[in-house]
Amino acid sequence: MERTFAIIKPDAVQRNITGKILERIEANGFKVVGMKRLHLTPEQAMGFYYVHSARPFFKDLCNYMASGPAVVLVLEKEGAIAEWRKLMGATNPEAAENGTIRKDFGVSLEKNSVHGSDSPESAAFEIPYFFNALELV
Ligand code: IDP
Ligand code: MG
Repeated sequence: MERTFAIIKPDAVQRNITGKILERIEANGFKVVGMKRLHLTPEQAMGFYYVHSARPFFKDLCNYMASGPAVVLVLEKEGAIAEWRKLMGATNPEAAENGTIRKDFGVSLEKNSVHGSDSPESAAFEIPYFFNALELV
């Protein structure tokens, strides 16, 4: 069984659609093995998104991720990393396929409602950034 890391981003939590997104996750066969709600500081967001630190949108992205509470998750399923990317849809909600979470809930390229690890290496960094072993059940 593979694990991936997910975030229900501040734009979605603020619009009270955490439950709707969790429903999609569970309906698609993912097991939620870790979950908590937190409000990142800009510095914590910068540490999480350090791979993007040279991008022009980095500062805005980190401020947005720190703009309100988010829900962080660890999801388990066979092929969880690719499966969750597929269910999320493309980064830009306008380009995302019908039926994907970003298509249905995303509001802009930045405020696209959800995050997902893009590789096993990313998941191996992102999961322990937020969770310790005792919190994954
Ligand atoms: P991903 O979330 O689909 O993996 P990444 O390229 O890793 O996309 O970008 C991380 C996050 O940064 C995106 O989910 C989105 O919130 C934001 N982002 C990506 N590209 C842009 C951009 O060109 N302008 C503003 N925000 C962006
Ligand atoms: Mg990414």
